[in-house]
Amino acid sequence: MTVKYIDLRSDTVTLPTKEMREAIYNAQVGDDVYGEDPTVNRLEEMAAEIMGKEAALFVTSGTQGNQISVMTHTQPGDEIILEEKCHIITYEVGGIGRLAGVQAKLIRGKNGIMDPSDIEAAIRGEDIHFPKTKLICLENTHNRAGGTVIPMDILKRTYEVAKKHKIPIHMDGARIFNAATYLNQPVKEIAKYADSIMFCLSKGLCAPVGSLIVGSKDFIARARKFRKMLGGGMRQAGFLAAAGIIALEKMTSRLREDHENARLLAEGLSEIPGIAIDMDTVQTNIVICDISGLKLTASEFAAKLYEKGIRVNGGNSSVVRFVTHYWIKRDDIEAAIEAVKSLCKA
Ligand code: TLP
Repeated sequence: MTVKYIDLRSDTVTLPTKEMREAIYNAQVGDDVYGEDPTVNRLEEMAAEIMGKEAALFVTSGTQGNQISVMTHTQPGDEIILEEKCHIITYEVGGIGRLAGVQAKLIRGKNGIMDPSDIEAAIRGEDIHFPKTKLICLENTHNRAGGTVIPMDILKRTYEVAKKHKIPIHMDGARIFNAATYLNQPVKEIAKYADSIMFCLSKGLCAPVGSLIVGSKDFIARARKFRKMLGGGMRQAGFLAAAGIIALEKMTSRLREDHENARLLAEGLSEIPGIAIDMDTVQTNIVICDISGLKLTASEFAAKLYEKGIRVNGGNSSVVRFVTHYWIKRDDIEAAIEAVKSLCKA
């Protein structure tokens, strides 16, 4: 018998929908390294169009997309500006140092959002001792801050700073459609304030594999070579792109449901003594809880919750993350709140 867990560890656990499985089965494919996979080509055209950019590149993962983007924007020895808890710094295995050979200038954001004046102050002037500031990286939504969205006025001001200093912006938009949903804006409106954007098909949009980078034609042509270098030339990748097309056509307009479920979950959990949630950060599909009041580590909490059929991510800290997605329904949220309540009582 298989046990059904309510899996709130991440939206990366989403399985493809039936329509995606059918599209994968029926996909027309070719060798994408020769540029001959019609389904990949179609996905890349769609992605560029949706984001309002000249071109797009299908990559294996969000991590690969971010790393290729940093490599394409910079030269070894350059400095790039990032928020201190962003994914590129926290979860990409130090890739920017190893692969791009760049140095990171970290800025502390408020709920993951950097103040444009802090960014401007971090840009290096001309001095024989200094590296050149060659890139500003933004994360929208910000994962570790709880899925927070960069407000449009801050995004515009950041872009103005970047243009003034002739520095490009790369946006880690792994969950950019969640940001667009929260802001009630077409995703293009956000994308226009970044020179390159990476976004994921395999998170809330449910595709099994893959992300896209979008940007100018020249940027994407150069990025394509780095993708090959990193082993990301995937040949008959149309089988994966086929699911990605469904993700873009069908899955972006339903994210509000995930946000409502996250809010419901956060409201329920925040009433439990020992659990603290900054409700201002609950904007999209991520809920970050501070469980230090429970005298358990996050991994102990996660293990106890697992026994009750609920999966969450925990580590050595006292921070537990819950992520809602397509396969989580309202009933699952209610069950998760009940499970946490009974765990805390015990
Ligand atoms: N995030 C994953 C883990 O790597 C932490 C998750 O479960 O949330 N940017 C952002 C903002 C992300 O949250 C992620 C994945 C990535 C990039 C990388 O995407 P993948 O997993 O496709 O390499």
